[in-house]
Amino acid sequence: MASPWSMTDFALVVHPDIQAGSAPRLRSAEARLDEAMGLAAAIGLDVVLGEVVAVKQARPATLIGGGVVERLSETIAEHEISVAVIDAALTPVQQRNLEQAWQCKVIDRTGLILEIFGARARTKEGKLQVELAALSYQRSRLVRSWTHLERQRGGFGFMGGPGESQLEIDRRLITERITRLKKELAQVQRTRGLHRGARQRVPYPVVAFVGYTNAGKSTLFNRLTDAEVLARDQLFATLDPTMRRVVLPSGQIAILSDTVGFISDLPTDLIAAFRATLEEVLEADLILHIRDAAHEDSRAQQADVEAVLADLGVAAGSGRVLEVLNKSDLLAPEERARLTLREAGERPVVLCSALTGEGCEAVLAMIDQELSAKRLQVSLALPLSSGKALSWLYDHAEVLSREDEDLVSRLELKIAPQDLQRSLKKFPELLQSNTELAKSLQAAEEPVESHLQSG
Ligand SMILES: Nc1nc2c(ncn2[C@@H]2O[C@H](COP(=O)(O)OP(=O)(O)O)[C@@H](O)[C@H]2O)c(=O)[nH]1
Ligand SMILES: [Mg+2]
Repeated sequence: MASPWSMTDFALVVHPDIQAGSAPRLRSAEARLDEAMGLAAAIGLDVVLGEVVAVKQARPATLIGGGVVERLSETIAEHEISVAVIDAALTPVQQRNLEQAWQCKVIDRTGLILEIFGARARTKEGKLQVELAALSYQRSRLVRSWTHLERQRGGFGFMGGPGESQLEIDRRLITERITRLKKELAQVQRTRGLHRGARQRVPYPVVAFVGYTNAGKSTLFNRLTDAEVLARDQLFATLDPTMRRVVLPSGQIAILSDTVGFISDLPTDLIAAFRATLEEVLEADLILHIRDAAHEDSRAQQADVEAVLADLGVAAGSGRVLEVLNKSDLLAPEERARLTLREAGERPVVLCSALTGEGCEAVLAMIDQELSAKRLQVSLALPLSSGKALSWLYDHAEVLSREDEDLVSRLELKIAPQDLQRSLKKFPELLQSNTELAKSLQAAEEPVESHLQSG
């Protein structure tokens, strides 16, 4: 089925800059408009116009002023715009009135973000959380019932077009569905630990991209994996399009994963859904934090991302997070020098431009180096009878050499420490034939385990 939007949907993005009674804003209206335009593009809309609209006093009927509504009405007709994105929370009444005035679909900020999360959630929990948030949002709106539409359209189908408001939502059904979803979610959360590791079937380390919307994650992702798109083999053709294989300078292979972006001032109803979509990051071997170095809020964004990662259990200084300062092409020379100096003192960091390609080799080299540093080189003996353990090791480690004797195979491996631990737990026969190795690993592990228990 086609995606919910196509590039034939021309879109207008409006950021209402609401002045009355609002707290001082950290981010400029222009920066927020940019972000909203990036989000609209991310769901496949062809954004032809974006505008900041000053709103002195929010109007109950349309949020923005009547004069502006009229002026935009002409613009919308002139440019054949079929979707208008209002970067604010609209009441159902405001949404419907604007749709009537403009004769096009109107989507508000929450609807827009839900579309993105809906398209991007990968884990079971992520999907449930997004569905839950979508239903709660839906319950308050007189638009056509999502249940018939969301899967067909690949999104959640929040936008009843003009004239569709006669399709009433059966609130009772939605409420029941919400109750069921909550139960299912609790169940998934209880058994989550058991299902972790399912993705480990991908026999390569995974590098997850995180960062704010518009930082350049997708552009960098495309540039780094460019050559690979054409050469993509069957296995990867079936994977999520946001996961792609890359060959690092040393020849080792990794999977890059472009995750859902951070969004400024995320509506509170959506925080749980957003975090659940980030769950997969926890399973990544390495996290690449892509920053827009030229953004006026670059430091505030960095702090936000680090706080959320910390909440998820990934500390910025843990060695799992690497930083990429993107958009170097927009920096003046003295700015670059200052940035690299200041930021380099804190943690590994590379300056690059996904647009010009400058520094992108260095990004790959940094990933390469970090992944290699994490892996151990070990010799393992295993009984020839243990075919399962052998094939598991082939899937999870790089086999440097292998010698088969009468009863045992001797393997020289490069393997991530956590995979070595796992293999020894999973296959007791490995423990028995490698007692020395097991002992040294246990010794190394103990302080960590006792720390975990006491913490
Ligand atoms: N000048 C400049 N623009 C960039 C760079 N990387 C990305 N962009 C632009 O920034 C915008 C957002 O990029 P995108 O990759 O979609 O960001 P994402 O939301 O993090 O995936 C797009 O208009 C890109 O063309 C860069 O290195 N330099
Ligand atoms: Mg992106």
